[in-house]
Amino acid sequence: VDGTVDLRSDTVTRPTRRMRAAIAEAEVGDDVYGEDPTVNRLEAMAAERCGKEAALLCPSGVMANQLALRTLARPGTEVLVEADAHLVNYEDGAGAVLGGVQFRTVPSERGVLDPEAVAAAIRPDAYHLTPTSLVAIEQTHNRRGGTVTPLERVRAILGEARERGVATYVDGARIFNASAALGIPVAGLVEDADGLMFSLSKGLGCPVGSVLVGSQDAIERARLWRRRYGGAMRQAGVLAAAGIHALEHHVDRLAEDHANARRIADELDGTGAVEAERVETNMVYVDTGTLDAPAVASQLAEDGILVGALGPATLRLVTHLDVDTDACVRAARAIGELLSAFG
Ligand code: TLP
Repeated sequence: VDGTVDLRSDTVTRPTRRMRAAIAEAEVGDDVYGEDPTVNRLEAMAAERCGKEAALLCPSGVMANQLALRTLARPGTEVLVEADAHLVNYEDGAGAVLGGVQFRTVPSERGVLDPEAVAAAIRPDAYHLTPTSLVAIEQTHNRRGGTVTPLERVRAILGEARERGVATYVDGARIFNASAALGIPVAGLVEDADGLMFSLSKGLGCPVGSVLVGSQDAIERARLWRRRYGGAMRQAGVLAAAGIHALEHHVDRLAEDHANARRIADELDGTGAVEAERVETNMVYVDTGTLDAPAVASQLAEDGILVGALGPATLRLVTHLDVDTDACVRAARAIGELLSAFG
């Protein structure tokens, strides 16, 4: 907006003029009565795109994930997730507090689970054992660099769960990025999943919202829990209109964000701070070596370049529709200069 390059997350985007126009013109009604035509249209579109029966607009990704835990897992059981999953790292213990589940974490290479490790970690419904009721994967994997789990691997992981009668879920906050990177429609990526969520408010550029998608029965139960959690909204068609606009106009352009992330990685190639092959979608993780990452981030902020400091030596840069290639190159060069001057 003011020359600032904000690469902290793809959640920081502001609605475009055309999206604002779609919001302004949205037909609305009271969604708690099921009478918001725009919400109904978005939910039908989302279900169809994901190849599932039904969908539910939620105020946030965390709520959609929590509704999935409530409806696909059972209190008093285990949910198996990758060790760096958003569900276990970034949801303030909500799975335990609200869902009544405990997590069993499985470490992985690059956020991509090994099916054999998943099979070994699933616990049967046996006396005294806390059984596994849900296996969840994160697509793309945020904390491991926006990495993608290839389709064959998705099938193998979720297959291990299904064989054992365990439900399956995809935290697909950025599944459209995975779909763009793999060239596979979202429906194909989630065929073996009982449910998924995707975010409207990340790469798709909406101000608010995530959509939970699954069977009619699971979505009906999630609708009840959404109200219990305080997430039933009234004239939410203003939000849904943005979502419809995004599904129609902001999906194909995700490839540009991926190209910009790659461009940042290329600019930083000589520094050794970026594992270029790890840059698969719209995220770049930068290793600041001996430099204090939060200090580097503060220094960059003085030049109007905002990045996330995710650890003592880790920066995260996320590309999105509010940053163009020039802005990305400018940010990458500034980081490169800091690293070579002080590293
Ligand atoms: N991720 C946010 C932060 O919470 C880290 C970000 O900036 O990346 N699943 C995944 C994989 C996510 O990355 C996020 C948000 C969520 C769920 C939660 O979505 P919201 O923020 O809409 O509740």
